[in-house]
Amino acid sequence: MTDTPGHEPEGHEPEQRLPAVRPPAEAAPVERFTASRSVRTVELTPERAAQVVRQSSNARWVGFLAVVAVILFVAIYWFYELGLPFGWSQPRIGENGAEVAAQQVTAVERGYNLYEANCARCHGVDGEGGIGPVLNSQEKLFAHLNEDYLRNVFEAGGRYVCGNPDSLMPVWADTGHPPGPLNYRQIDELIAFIRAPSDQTFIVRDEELLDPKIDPVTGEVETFTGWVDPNYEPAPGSTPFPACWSDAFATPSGSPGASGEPTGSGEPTGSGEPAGSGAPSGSAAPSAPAGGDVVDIVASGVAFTTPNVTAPADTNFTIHFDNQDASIPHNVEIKDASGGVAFLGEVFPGVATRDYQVGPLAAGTYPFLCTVHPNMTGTLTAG
Ligand code: HEC
Ligand SMILES: [Cu+2]
Repeated sequence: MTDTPGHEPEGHEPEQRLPAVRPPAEAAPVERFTASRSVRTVELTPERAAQVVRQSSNARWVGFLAVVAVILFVAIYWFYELGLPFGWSQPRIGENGAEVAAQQVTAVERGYNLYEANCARCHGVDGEGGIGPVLNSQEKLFAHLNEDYLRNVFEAGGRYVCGNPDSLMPVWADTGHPPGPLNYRQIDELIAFIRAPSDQTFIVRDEELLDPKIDPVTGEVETFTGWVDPNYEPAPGSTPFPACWSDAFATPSGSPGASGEPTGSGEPTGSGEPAGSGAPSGSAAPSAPAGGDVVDIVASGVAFTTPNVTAPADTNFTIHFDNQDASIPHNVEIKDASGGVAFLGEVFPGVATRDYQVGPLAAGTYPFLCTVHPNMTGTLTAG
């Protein structure tokens, strides 16, 4: 529509189409200024002029003060959060701030839930190991499982650990290739949980509501403690934990029964510690002339499916060990009555079999287990 006076369509009239024919009656000149002349002329009395000057100077002051207030607020808040310079006050946010400690607790508690949901099925509810290696050992936590290492493992998956491209451990970080299910915040929380100190107690919380979980039996709030013992120190002169966890099992260093080399090729003594293993295992040949009876032990699903086996007493025998778990390393370690190691078999990944030559055992029952997965157990009866 047009704003020319007199051109308003009267509702019912059909709208005019261009070119519109201007009715001659409306050609009269239009007075554009309708206010009276006196209003249109700008004339300031001296008083009014002075007032305008005063007012604009007031307005400048108001603006200036507002800016000063904002600057002061920013500066004061800055020091309130970060602390005064030169250590004049404790920062509210900072290395030793209470706020940070509270956030750390929250991260650990969320990390616990993430761990139980995603990791416990392979690494055990308390990190004691299972399909995946043990995580809660102080030896490992001391330096091996540091923050950078953990970050890399979650980013690259299990292949980062020992270079095994078929590792069962998937990529966890959503920045990995291929992307995993956890975002950077969840990765941080997992690391906070794995590195949490064992002298601190945390509360198990509901994943969504963050309410403390109540144990239905005792009626008490469920809690957990971290894994890292802050007072742990490796034994003086001990070798650091190997970069690849499975190397920790690679050399059964000088244990009494460590004659489990199936080949008997003489290599067991080649490791430069002849004194360690004593006479019986000095060479594989004499200790296993014929292998004797064969005892079958099978590992499947990270468990011994033959938990009760019998062997002849007081004579050499052979353990035919069948590891049916693809790319999961197992072995057989036989304990003696005093808890010492009576025999330690070589660790190897499945699917594969090994024949372990075991020296004579006195009649009795011997617990056996997998060194990698101490929760895999069985009993060997010699008699
Ligand atoms: C499907 C089983 C599986 C799941 C689930 C799993 N892992 Fe693993 N993890 C493994 C295996 C197997 C390895 C050993 C890597 C290799 O050498 O193949 C491993 C290795 C690791 C290592 C390195 C251990 C070392 O000694 O260097 C860390 C740390 C780890 N996992 C943490 C986690 C966390 C945290 C989660 C949960 C987010 C998780 N894993 C979930 C199987 C699993
Ligand atoms: Cu095992």
